[in-house]
Amino acid sequence: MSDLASRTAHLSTADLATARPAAEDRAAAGLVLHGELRRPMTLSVARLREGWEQRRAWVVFDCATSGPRRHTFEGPLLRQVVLDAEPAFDPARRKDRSRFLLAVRGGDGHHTVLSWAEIDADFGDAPVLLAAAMDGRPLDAEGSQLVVPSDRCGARYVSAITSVWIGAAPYPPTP
Ligand SMILES: Nc1nc2c(c(=O)[nH]1)N[C@H]1C(S)=C(S)[C@@H](COP(=O)(O)O)O[C@H]1N2
Ligand SMILES: [Mo]
Repeated sequence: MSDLASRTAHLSTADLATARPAAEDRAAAGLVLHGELRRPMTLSVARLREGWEQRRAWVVFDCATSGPRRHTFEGPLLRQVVLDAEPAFDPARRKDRSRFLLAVRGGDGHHTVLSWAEIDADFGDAPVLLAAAMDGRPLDAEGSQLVVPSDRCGARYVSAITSVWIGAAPYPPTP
């Protein structure tokens, strides 16, 4: 049997269906926090609500298609959640931390990037949230939403988050 055949032979159609659930189901199951971390974790919206201090943000952002949007969000600081997963930088060294990037992906594939320094208290100190509620409504069914109060436009307010990745930027090539 070929390598691929031996790996897939035991999977029924039902197994394949549960292996690839709909985007909303993936987001409701929780976001995967992964990458260069000592403690990768999967976080439901309930865990985001119960595991960390909740912050509130009143935001206005501009959408290219629907104009100005106003929302209130509640949830933990992205920084605190990621620090608890123990990124593979030396926490005492600012220059080491400044090499890291985060990528946040939504259930529909929309994804965006932040630098660690944007949210680090010694650098940009932006109060970016992983929202557990929007406009007073819990997000347990839809999944968490990224909240970037310092952004003028809405593109990084990624909804139905399925994953947050963190890692060091690749070493810049010599030009
Ligand atoms: N997953 C996902 N999140 C997304 C988008 C998207 O296409 N997919 N669009 C973004 C854009 S462009 C905007 S303006 C806001 C709109 O948010 P609202 O309709 O809830 O006000 O969602 C953002 N979040
Ligand atoms: Mo938008």
